[in-house]
Amino acid sequence: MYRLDVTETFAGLSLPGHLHTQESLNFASTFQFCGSDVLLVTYPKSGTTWMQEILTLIYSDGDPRPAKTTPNWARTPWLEHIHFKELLQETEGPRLLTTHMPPQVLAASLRKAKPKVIHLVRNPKDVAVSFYHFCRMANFFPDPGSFDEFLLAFLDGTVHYGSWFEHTKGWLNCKEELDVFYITYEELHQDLEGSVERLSAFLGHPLPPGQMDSIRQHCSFVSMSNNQMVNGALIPHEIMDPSKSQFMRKGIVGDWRNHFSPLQTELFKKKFQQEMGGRCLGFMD
Ligand code: PPS
Repeated sequence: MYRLDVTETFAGLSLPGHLHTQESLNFASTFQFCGSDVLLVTYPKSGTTWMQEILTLIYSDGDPRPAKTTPNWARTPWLEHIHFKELLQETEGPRLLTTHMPPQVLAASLRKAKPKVIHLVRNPKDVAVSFYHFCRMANFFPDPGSFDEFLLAFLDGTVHYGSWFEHTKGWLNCKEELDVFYITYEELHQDLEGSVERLSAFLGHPLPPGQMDSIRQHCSFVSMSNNQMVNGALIPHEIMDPSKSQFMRKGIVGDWRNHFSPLQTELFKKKFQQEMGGRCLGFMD
C-alpha cells in the first residue's frame, strides 16, 4: 500500500511511486500559480527542510508554534506529491509551496503568474553524500549499492530525480524571466541571520524586531533534530529506517571530504567543469 517498489517516470525523470503518481505529476505540471505564491525549488538533499522551517518562521513572525505542531509537508507542501491537492485546500494565504521538479515541468504557469521563487542550491558533492545515506534509509528508493556505485549514477543523472547538473542549470537559466531569489545551503550555514534578512526583504515580509533570535534558535540543526514535525519521527520505520541513517543526519558543510577518494574528487571536478562551465564555482572546492 506504500508503493515502495513503484517507480514513476515523468518528464524523463524516475521518481518514487510512494510519493508520486502520474495524476499528481500531471496536476503539478498544470498547476495555476498566483502572484502571491512562494515556491521553494531544490534538488533533493539541498536543505529543503531547513528552508521550509525558515519560511514558516518568517511568515509566523518568529512564532515557533506552527513549526512545532504541523509537519513540514503540510505547511510547505510539495506540488508534485500525492496529497498536494488536499493539503493545498488547508493552506492559508501566501501559499508556501515546495518542488523538486525541473523548471520545464512548471515554467509555463510560472512565467504567467510570476510567483516568488526561492532557488536553494547545495554543493553537489555534499548532496551526493546526503542522498546516498538517504537512499540507504528510505525504502522508497532503490538500494543505492556502494557509495562508488551511487556516485557514478549521480554523475550520470540516472538516480531518482535525475541530474543535479540539469536541474541546477535549468533553474539558473530561469533567473531573468522569473522572480528568483538564489541562495546556497553554505550561505545559510555561514550567515543565517544575514540570509534571513535578505530573504525576508525579497519576500516583502520584514521580521518584527527581536524575532531573529527565535529563528536562529528554532532553525538550528539541534532544534530541528528534536522537532518531530521535521525529523522523520512521524514516518513509519518500514518507510524510513532510522537504524540505517537519520533524516537529520549531520547537517554540515564538507562531509564529502569524509566520503570521496582522490579519484572520485577528480572525476567529480571534471564532470562539474564540463557541465557548469563558469557557474557555481564556489562548489569546486
Ligand atoms: S529532502 O529529503 O530532499 O527534503 O532533504 P533536504 O531537507 O533537502 O536535505 C536534508 C539535508 O539537510 C540537512 N539539514 C540541515 N543542515 C543544517 N542545519 C539545519 N537546520 C538542517 N536541517 C536539515 C540534513 O541534515 C540533510 O543533510 P545531511 O548532510 O544528510 O545531514
